Amino acid sequence: GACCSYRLRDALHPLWQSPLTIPGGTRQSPINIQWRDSVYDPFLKPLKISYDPTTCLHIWNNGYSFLVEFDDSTDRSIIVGGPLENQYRLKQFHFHWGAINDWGSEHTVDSKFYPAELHLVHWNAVEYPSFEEAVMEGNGLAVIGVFLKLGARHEGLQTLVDALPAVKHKDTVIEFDVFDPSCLLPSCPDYWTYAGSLTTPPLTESVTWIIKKKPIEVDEDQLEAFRMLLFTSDGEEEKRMVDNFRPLQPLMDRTVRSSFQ
Ligand code: 1SD
Ligand code: ZN
Repeated sequence: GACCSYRLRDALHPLWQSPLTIPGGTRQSPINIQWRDSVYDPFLKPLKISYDPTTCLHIWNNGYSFLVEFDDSTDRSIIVGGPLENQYRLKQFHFHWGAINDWGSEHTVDSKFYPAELHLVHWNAVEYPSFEEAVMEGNGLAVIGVFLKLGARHEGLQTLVDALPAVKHKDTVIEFDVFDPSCLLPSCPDYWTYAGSLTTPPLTESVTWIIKKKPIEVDEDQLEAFRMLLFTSDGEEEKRMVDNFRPLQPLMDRTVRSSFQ
């Protein structure tokens, strides 16, 4: 069925030369968030986001998604609060999406897929000297996940969409100087949080996931612009960049906490 074809696609993708699962992994991502099994935690603080638009550097098609990367040499773009004990620095954001609107997100809510999911990747620069070292540590990373659903055109996202044709091929990079990704976050403060992993190799179990409850709305044209990107380099046989998400992983011995009742 469909599930198996995604696994096959993952297994064949160059980024997936290491195993699809981590032997002995106990906190892998993504997961299905079962709303009624999540536990309200009154001690969870609101998440505070403070991004400096001038720390934005460029957009890079890395052959699996497009990454909007930030200058993370100082504390100018950070998040604090929520489930986090430290402040975490923004390194990059990227998306995962489907070939059609029926799937595409990595996480699901009550087994429902959204057509796409935004990940804002942050690292713990208080305890670790570099992103690469933070990736190896249990509390090294914090990723904010935001679901995208079909609806009205998203004006903030459109700036990004307009730049995508310039990074159509794998390994292309363009300058993208000023962008405040907080425009991509829903205004509702509610989130779920759980301990998980990266969803691409090295799949390390270093991520505190913060999944926003409310999706943002984007329109069909904006999703189609994502689907025009390519997994392949200039000159290779063109393969559309679609279905760049990892299959769901077992919850194991974990609790998903919610910031809301
Ligand atoms: O898919 C991204 C991958 O592109 C890379 O950014 C990695 C961190 O270096 O993070 C994963 S994910 O776990 O945020 N999906
Ligand atoms: Zn991701």
